[in-house]
Amino acid sequence: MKATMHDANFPKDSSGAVYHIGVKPGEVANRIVTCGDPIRLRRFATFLDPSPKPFELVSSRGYTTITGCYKGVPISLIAIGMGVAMVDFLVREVRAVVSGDLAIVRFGSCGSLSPELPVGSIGVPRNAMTISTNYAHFHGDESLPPYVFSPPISSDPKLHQVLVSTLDSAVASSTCKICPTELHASADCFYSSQGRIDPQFKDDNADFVPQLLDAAPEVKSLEMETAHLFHLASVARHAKISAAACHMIFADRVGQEFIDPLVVAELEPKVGRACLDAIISFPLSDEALHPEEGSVWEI
Ligand code: R1P
Ligand code: URA
Repeated sequence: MKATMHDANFPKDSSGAVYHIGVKPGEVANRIVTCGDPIRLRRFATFLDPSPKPFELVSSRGYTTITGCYKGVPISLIAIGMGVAMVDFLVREVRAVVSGDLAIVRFGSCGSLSPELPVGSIGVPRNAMTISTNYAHFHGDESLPPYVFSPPISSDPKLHQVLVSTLDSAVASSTCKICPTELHASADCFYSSQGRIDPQFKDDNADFVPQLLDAAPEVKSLEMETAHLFHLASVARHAKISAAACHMIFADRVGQEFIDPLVVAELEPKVGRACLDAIISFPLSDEALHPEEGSVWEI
């Protein structure tokens, strides 16, 4: 941390930059494509218009923000790392520095619980639920369930539809199916609360997948951030946040296959470009950054 922060409740420095992402007003667009991995982000950042020159910031907390134009429309690409906390900082701190409505598309990776979602295909969930470690089970009362499943939380139906049709026309192939699904689940961990067995820990998850499918038979895939993104969009006050997500299937959690890195390298730019095309075609009523006003973000 370099600058002095003001306001312990919502820390910002004297330029208005937020504590963890490091951006200030004028440096983030109303349309955002987010992913975990900064290398993935850079694979599709190359599609941004060369002018105005994109703004770029890597924060000390591991966020990479690139803001520029795509086909003339202001857009931000933000890599966040992993987990609920990181997506929470993303949505809240971006909300604090951008006025007007926000549209956010998450482009992630996930594990599949269903043969309908083979490795190398793309899941596009309409709804997502959360899976949380129930600490009360481990540190109080073992009769309580070790993991808590939330009800489903909806994506923005219009943004979901735009994303499905863009992926269908730009990415679908004989080896890459685009699979809209009813329900996805986001867990607070990669291992225990996604049902991975780790003999080094008492995770009480031997029957995790059957229990999850019993509680939520429609769930087809598992990752770590999407449901919290949908949650924050659904509880946003004042201006609207529209959120949708697509996930590359990296892991077959039934057959144990894991994706080949060459397939990832081929898929990422295609899916990333489709996310950019989808988000610029989504109607937003109120946008703060206008490229014709000069490159607010140019440094
Ligand atoms: C785990 O390997 C990470 O991959 C998935 C999970 O949600 C978690 O963040 O998403 P990303 O590929 O976007 O990072
Ligand atoms: N990301 C996850 O969170 N889980 C998987 O199985 C694969 C990617």
